[in-house]
Amino acid sequence: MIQELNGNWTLRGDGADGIRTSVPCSVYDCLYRAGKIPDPYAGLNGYAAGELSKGNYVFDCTFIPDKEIFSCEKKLLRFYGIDTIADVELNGGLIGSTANMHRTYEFDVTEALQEGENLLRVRLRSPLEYIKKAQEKNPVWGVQSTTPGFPQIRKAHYMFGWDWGPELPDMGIWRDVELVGIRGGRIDSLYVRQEFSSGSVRLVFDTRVTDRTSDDLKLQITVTAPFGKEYALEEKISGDAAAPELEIKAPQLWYPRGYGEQPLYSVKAVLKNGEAAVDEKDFSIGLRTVEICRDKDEYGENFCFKVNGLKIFAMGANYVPEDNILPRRSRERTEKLLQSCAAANFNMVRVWGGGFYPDDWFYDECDRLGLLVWQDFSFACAVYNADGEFSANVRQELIDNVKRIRNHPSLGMWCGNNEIESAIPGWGIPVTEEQKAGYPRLFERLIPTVLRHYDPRTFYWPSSPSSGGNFQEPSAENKGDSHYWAVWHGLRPFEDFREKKFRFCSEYGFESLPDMKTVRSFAEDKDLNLCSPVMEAHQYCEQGSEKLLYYMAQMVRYPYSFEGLQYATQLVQAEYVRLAAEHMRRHRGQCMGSLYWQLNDSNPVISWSSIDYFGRWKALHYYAKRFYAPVLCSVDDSDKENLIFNISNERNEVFSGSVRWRVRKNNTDIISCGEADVRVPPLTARDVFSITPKETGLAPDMYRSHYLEYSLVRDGTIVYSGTVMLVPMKKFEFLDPAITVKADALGDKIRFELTSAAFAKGVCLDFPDCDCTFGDNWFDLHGKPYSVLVSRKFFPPAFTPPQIAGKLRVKSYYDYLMG
Ligand code: BMA
Repeated sequence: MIQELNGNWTLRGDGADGIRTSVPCSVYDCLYRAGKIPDPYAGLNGYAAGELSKGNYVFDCTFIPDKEIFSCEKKLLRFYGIDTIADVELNGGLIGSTANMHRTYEFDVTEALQEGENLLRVRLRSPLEYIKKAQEKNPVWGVQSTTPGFPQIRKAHYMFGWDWGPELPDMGIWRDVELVGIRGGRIDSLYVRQEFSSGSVRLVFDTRVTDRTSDDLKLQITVTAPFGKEYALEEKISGDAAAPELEIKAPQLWYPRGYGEQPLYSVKAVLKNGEAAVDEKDFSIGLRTVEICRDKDEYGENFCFKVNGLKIFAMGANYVPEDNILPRRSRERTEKLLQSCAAANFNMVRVWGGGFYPDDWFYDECDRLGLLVWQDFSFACAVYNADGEFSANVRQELIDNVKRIRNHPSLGMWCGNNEIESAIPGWGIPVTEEQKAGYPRLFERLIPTVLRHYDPRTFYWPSSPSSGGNFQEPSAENKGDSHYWAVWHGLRPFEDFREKKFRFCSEYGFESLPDMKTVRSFAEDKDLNLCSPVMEAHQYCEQGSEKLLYYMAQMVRYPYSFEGLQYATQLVQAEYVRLAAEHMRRHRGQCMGSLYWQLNDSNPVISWSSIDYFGRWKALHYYAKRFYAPVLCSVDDSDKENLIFNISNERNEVFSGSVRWRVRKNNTDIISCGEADVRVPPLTARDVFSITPKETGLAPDMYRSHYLEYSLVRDGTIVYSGTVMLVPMKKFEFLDPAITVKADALGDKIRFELTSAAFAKGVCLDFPDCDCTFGDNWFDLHGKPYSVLVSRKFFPPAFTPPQIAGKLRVKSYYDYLMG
């Protein structure tokens, strides 16, 4: 029996006198909503807001327990998330303390609970003071751009600032609070093991029961298949565990998106005490096997996800927490974000270790969409004092989260941490012998031990990047996963990426400014300059603005307006990540994964994301939809005199069609063209043909005024198209494309038809007064008409298509950068 205690809370403390709130709640959120502090994300406000965490705060809740719960044998208070250092009191008596935001805490209140009104109090202590004291005793290293000593506390690291987020170590009750009544016993955990044999799967329901007082307990399990068929079992529980089994014949398998469907089987487990149901669990599973193939091969060692026996090329990005102020996160926002991943042809997301373990709704949506999850444990870019107390605290955190997440079909792997295995030996950081010895204790012994017990079936990888652990060449290119930062942090030229033959690149990326509407949420007119204090307060990467300018100058002309700069950074970001992703997809087999850094933002900011804080797609996200297309046609143009066409077929069927290419002048006139039939086996990348000056008629003195346009055609329909420029954009002689737009209604969509008078690069569509996601955006125009669809729901119903077209802003490289 459960009574939710999320309502009826009050905050007291420095500057907060009785602000009414409900869970999830936090100090910053309460103060902001009560009008006591300005928006911490706007202007320069972030700096002062961080100071609030030097104070202590109290959250109070009064409640009356349900009669039925009050009459139970045992009563617990359950907190799914307290952030972080707190004492919890009931009716004036201490019932427990907390020191880990990632844990679920349960406090026995059988004695302390009263009939009638109860006062529950959570006394939160300053995380900054806590860190300061711990740091004085035994300092630890943590990456720059954060509060020194952040690894001392089990609180999501990014809350102390990161190179894409502010230092706002908020405090609060960030997940549900419940009063639980127990009668007879309860289900502590249920792990569904799947054992495949030909044509069927045996499900083993490893169940543990706790707080047992009854000797008449039974477990009823019902599994409902996607097509409605029910499987049921009932088993008497004699000790504190049971492992009843069910067999499912002809199972419908769950696949990551792009490789098959995502059928989900629902599981309902009911614990009965005699005839009374005393506890239950409801969730969904998917039937699949996931392995990581690490076989040796001619290049070194594979690193490849294998689902139901299919080797898949992982395509996706790195996910960071969606907000710095936790009560602002929501199921709707997460679902929208993950749907944007699906729309851009992702099949994987990596939950990066510097945040927190996402909410259940995150994994539920990944299950539905077929997004595999690479799940880091919450450790990143830090060194820990892994003493007994710390390890015991972490151990419980691991158990709580592994138990919570392990049944999701989307869970693809567990990973120990972000970049610590490579940092300790490779970054020249201060680390004591004891701290160094703590690393394998934590990531190579404690975590595997917990997993052996709680989730032996999911693959564990000790760190990212890694080659398998034990500080053995964590950054090797020919085995394991890799992070590539020579472009961006290392100031190497973009093309360097093509020298690399990673087995799996789990991080690489480039920054850009967010959408102009997002910039406007924190900056005023006077701030619209990349190097103004307000813009720099939204650029957390050291020398980030310098790097943006440095790289921009290599690719595009100098933007004279702020909007031009904002446009240019997005175009450069998208073009670089495309270059890298296409290169890796061409090497499918040797390389088996591309996860760019980073998917999203925790605040409105200049960062590596492809979707900004408000969910607005940057150029990169529209590009990702193309470079992660199931069948990608790309051109290796490293040698301008031998342009090699490659098709990467990520479908589980043969691709047959043709590639049409045209060399055009800047005014779009065609000077040469060709078409070749292509046939590419399933799950394969292949160079299909190449063209030389003999076919193209191109000479180097034409590169500044001519370019290549190509399309992939199947059954007479263009399924992919691309452009190859033979000089950096800044050198190209663009003509005024004078783009014209027509609009008409097409079912529940508006169709825009765009035509240009000359080659238009990076055509960007925008509605200044409304937010909308286009079917396609940031594309190139080659004179012929091009159609883009937008859902009608974004516009006021009274607007006619021509009125909507009148509001559309269309800009391209020429408009912003040829002035
Ligand atoms: C990687 C990540 C993050 C960081 C990003 C950009 O190393 O793991 O720590 O935000 O680079 O610098």
